[in-house]
Amino acid sequence: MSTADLSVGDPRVGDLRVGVVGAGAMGADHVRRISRTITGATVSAVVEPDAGRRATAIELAPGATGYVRLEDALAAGAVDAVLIATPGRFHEPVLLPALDAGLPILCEKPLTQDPESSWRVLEAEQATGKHLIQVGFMRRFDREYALLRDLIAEKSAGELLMLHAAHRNATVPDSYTQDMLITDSVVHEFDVVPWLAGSTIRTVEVRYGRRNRLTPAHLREPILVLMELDNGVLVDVEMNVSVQFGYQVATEAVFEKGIARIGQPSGLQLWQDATFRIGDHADFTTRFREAYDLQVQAWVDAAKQGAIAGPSAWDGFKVAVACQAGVAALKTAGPVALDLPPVPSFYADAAHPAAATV
Ligand code: ISE
Repeated sequence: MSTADLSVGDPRVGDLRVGVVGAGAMGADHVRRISRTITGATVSAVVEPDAGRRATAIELAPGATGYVRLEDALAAGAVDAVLIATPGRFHEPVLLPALDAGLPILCEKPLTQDPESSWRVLEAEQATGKHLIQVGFMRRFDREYALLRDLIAEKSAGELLMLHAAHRNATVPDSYTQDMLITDSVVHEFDVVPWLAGSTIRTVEVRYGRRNRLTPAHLREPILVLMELDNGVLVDVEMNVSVQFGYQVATEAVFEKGIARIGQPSGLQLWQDATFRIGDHADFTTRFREAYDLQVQAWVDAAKQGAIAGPSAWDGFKVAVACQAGVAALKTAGPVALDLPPVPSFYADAAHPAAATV
């Protein structure tokens, strides 16, 4: 189709008008990214009930209109696509009207907070007949994760045997609960591990060890999360949210005849006073900044073609099932099995999407 066949207002012509829903730290970061870093899109609407946050986000996107509810932005015909960055419990009430309007959606993780609501979202998407939802698991857009995935697939170091992952946050806010170790943090490994290994999670187990005295009083961590994949690969994740010193997400992959590591510190190197120092990250916004940029750019480019370019709603559903097992494993001794229904035919081709190669 040539651009001559497209009418003005068609999202494939000119900038995609994005409505960003939720203007907390992550939403504001995406407003800034769409306005200043990526191409082909503008923020036309900021949907946020808090007036202060709404105004601050609009300052980053001159020309955007503020709304309290997504439905009002939809009724005004103000958006071609929706980026959802609200807390997870508000995702379903935003996803459903956006799907009803037939708009492309980038939904920050998680898709929703439990398999039942994620299933309802899958049904609503299938009713549109289109793949409209991309879930914001940004690690798939990190260059080192993509290299590791290629290495695993090409088997030049032999078959993958194990993955050792470390997921370390400096601190977490008081609002962070014990379940969030799984639903807010390990949720990323639940998406990226099957994507890397080309297999499905069969069981999840949580082990508690010595508690960090610096962790908030209501938390018991660090924890060790053990996964067994359908292909026999074993995965351990050190989930640690009180390391104080900074932010680290690293993985070591063990192959039949080699070892690979990603996520090592790669910042400024400084030799001074008989000491060697290397910069590291304080939080995920800088550690994954490039991945976020690539993710949103890929989504915008794909949305203009009526497609998605990353994790699908089915991927989001599978992660919701894994999180349910993970939360159960926090309170259970031994492995908890995942109970995944068969993939609906609508998503069958997207079960292990090759999309999101960067
Ligand atoms: C946070 O919400 C994120 O998504 C980060 O990527 C993760 O590392 C952190 O643990 C979460 O709290």
